[in-house]
Amino acid sequence: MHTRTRVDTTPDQPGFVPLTSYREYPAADMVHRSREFAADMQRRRTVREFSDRPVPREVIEACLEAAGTAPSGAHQQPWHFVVVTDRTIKRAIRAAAETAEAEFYATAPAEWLAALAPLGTDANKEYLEVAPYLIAVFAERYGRAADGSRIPHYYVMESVGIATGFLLAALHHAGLATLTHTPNPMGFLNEILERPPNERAVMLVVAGYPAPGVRVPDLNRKPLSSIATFR
Ligand code: IYR
Repeated sequence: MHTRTRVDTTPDQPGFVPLTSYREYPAADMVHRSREFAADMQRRRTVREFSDRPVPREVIEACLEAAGTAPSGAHQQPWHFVVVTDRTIKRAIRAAAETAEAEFYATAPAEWLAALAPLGTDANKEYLEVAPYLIAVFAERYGRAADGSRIPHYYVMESVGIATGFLLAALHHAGLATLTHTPNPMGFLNEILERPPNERAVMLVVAGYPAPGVRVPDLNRKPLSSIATFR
């Protein structure tokens, strides 16, 4: 059944405005656009070696603006992104991440290490100093009112996850390679990046050009038939 709601002539609910940004496309265009987008996303690959070639800051700014359009619980936008280009800060992040990772690789369950083996990861995180941008993603677990009291935030991890997904898609769309790095534990990011205790570091997104000649694991993605069910 197709339903079409009559354009409403009742008085506007306060705080609501007409949806003017929405664009409808003819069905054939939708098919084309969705296929093109999927094909472009299929070209996205995580890389673990980056070039140090500079990337215009404006690209990163635009990608962060795209990330900031993510839907969020109660529209609280509970995210903060710290963009690191400073060499000294990168070096400090690398040192702390490698310390954490050395411990991880020395003590992680064999099963976990076996699952990672095809990716060729290890405790050496040279890319944290080489790539032009490290973007630390922080989740605002709660907010602060003007009087200092806590404002509860809702669906924080879901919201930040969506925003980070938008960021990765935007960076890829712009022509940059990315790597999602989750040092474990990553509390050191609060200290190095001087973020307040209501924020939890959830991820480091490394962005830049891939190193020339970089190789990536020969992975397959699950086909549609195994990731989706239509009923
Ligand atoms: N955080 C470690 C280990 C690691 C874990 C998973 I799960 C990965 O998909 C990749 C790496 C590291 O960054 O090396």
